[in-house]
Amino acid sequence: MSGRFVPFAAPHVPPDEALARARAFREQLATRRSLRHFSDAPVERAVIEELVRAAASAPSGAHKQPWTFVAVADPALKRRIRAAAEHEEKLSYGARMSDEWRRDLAPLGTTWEKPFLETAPWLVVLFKQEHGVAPDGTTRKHYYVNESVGIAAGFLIAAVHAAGLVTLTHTPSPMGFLAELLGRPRHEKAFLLLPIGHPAHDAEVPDLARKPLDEVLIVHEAAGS
Ligand code: IYR
Repeated sequence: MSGRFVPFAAPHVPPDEALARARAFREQLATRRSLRHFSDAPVERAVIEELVRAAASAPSGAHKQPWTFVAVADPALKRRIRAAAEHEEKLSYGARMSDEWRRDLAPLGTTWEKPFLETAPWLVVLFKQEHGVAPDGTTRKHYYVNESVGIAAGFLIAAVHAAGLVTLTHTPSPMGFLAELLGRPRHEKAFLLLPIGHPAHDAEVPDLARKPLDEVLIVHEAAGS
């Protein structure tokens, strides 16, 4: 049985504008940075809702949309999340990480301390649904869950940037405490935690370079073209 089809509403971009549009978008994305220093300036709930709508427009395996976004602005809950994250991170930085891992993180200046989990006005926790649940309670298969949720996370990060806000792709490890604190069911696993807000007025970011195109792109064009 085939699904219902509707005409594709093609975007109104003349083909000869593709390069200019691609460059403009790339230049806008190039100014995005992961931030660890947030201001406590508020962000309206309506903004967060638009950002999550953008993220949830991502493609997914068999269109199962295997994600749940939990947006937290409640200071008491943010405090509990920070305490649990710092508990895990203290163990990680203290003993769980390898020497190589610690050396790799040194240029980023990260530590077990995560004040941004309380300072940022919103924490959005992205959960992956390992399977679906039908109305009668039986399970439904989900496909390519990590790929799907990873793409949704990318959309979310790009949407945050387009809104003039900042975020951090944060992975307190292990993340099991998030499902517990946020009351998520067993088939949902925390995938990423993204604080969202405005940067602190004195925010700094590490001086990092992105790999040049010739290090990340290999092209096979038709011979002779
Ligand atoms: N989850 C820890 C450690 C960490 C790991 C990687 I890989 C990073 O790119 C950054 C941090 C933390 O959030 O500090």
